[in-house]
Amino acid sequence: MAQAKTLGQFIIEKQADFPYAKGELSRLLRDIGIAAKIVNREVNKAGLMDMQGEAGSTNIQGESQQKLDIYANEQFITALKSGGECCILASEENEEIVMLDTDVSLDAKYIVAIDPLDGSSNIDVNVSVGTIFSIYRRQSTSGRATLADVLQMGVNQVAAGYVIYGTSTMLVYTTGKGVNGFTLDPSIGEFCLSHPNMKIPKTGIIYSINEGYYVHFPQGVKSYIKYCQVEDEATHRPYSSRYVGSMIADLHRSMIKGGIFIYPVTAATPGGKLRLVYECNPMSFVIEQAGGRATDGKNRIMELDVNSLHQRTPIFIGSEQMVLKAEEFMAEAV
Ligand code: AHM
Ligand code: MG
Repeated sequence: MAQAKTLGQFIIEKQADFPYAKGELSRLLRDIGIAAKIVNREVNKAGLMDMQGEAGSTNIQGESQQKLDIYANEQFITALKSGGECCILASEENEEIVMLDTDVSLDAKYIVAIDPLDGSSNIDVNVSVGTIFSIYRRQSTSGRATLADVLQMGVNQVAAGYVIYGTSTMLVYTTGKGVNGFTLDPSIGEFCLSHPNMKIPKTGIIYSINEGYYVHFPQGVKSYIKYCQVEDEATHRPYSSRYVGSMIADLHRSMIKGGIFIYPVTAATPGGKLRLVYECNPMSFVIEQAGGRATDGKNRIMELDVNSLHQRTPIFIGSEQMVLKAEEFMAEAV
């Protein structure tokens, strides 16, 4: 059997899609792939290396940082710094933007927003975690890039993707021309094209939401959950419920099998829990590019105004028809 195309080969081939590109975005994607392999190595042996558990610090959201959160963040900072294509990194783990101001990167065109290890509370129990990334072109044309260059609407993303450290490790990304998935072949240490041109099914039979918070959900969400649970042969209901508690795992399943993932506003998180810049916008770009839909229950996620780095939003994302149905319930409940 012929060896599948590697991520590096694929990126070089796809550079032809951007005739004016000088290869910087390609190099940036390659650097992210390299950092992901290093993080994968550590995630895989976390139990052996005293890398599980809390680090004893908290991030800007007041959440306790895991040792691997910090390690993964450092790996991405190092890879992007030495690559020289990225001028600013915005990370879930850093309160402020990180200026990657080596001499080369003073002129670097790209901004990267990242959640280095999403779902990290799952590490200690050996459940899938992931990395989410989003790439923007810098808007300012002189001086050093600033926070304003980071606070761009999701529609401005030039690339986005995720890495899932699961039963196998996969990197899935888009540059706005469809979605491609690569599986890490540990025997050669390369991500190889395994899921070309990924499409999310238009509908599905799985809903994914933390139902433990049911009493704190808005009425529209409660009604949608009840709809999912009602028996109806034509629409294959009742649907199954699946919630890993790791957004990437829940969304990757939706990509493959179809489904909806919802993290709504709750009494405890009145603005939603998940962060717009480095969680919701990149996942929305990938899901939309695969033919799915992502809204806050009403408005398209990628068109939301971005006012601050760690801004949160409710999110309804996944198979188009399921998200549209949930939106109907949200509209009725107003
Ligand atoms: P994290 O970035 O601190 O890991 O939090 C994000 C995670 C998502 O992956 C997941 O969907 C969600 O938090 C789960 O939250 P909850 O435990 O409230 O259901
Ligand atoms: Mg996260």
